[in-house]
Amino acid sequence: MKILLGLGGNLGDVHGQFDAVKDALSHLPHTVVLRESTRRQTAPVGYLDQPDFLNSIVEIETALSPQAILGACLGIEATLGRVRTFPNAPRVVDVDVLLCEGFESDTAELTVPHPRMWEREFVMTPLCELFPDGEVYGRAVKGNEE
Ligand code: PH2
Ligand code: MG
Ligand code: MG
Repeated sequence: MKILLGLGGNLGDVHGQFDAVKDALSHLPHTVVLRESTRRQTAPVGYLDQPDFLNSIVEIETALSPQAILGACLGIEATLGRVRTFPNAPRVVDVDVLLCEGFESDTAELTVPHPRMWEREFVMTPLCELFPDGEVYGRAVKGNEE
């Protein structure tokens, strides 16, 4: 299954942290990192009084379940020193499960597609870069029409 992950961060050596996320993902069993979008500097959304973010999207191919990938992402965040304080707070790195090929979920643990991705420029710009035909895993890239 292909999975799209959103990477974001605005504390510390964010490029280095993104590299470390990709390295850790590539060491998961039955998992390959396929590609990453351009990394872009973006203005903070939600809580404004913080530094600009670096954002990108990473596409992986994995035989692990989306739940297992979510658990791995939370573990990678913790290993890289993420401390959770308040919503939308500054962070060393955030790794969000955005979309999974042929899979949807709406549970307390995992909501896929990511519920806020379609309105976030820092997600949609790299998504359009990776999927220039306007379709991702059978859905339209633009808009939230379902
Ligand atoms: N992530 C958030 C909240 N706000 N703003 C930017 N620019 N980039 C992010 O990754 C981001 C954000 C919550 O995860
Ligand atoms: Mg997150
Ligand atoms: Mg997030």
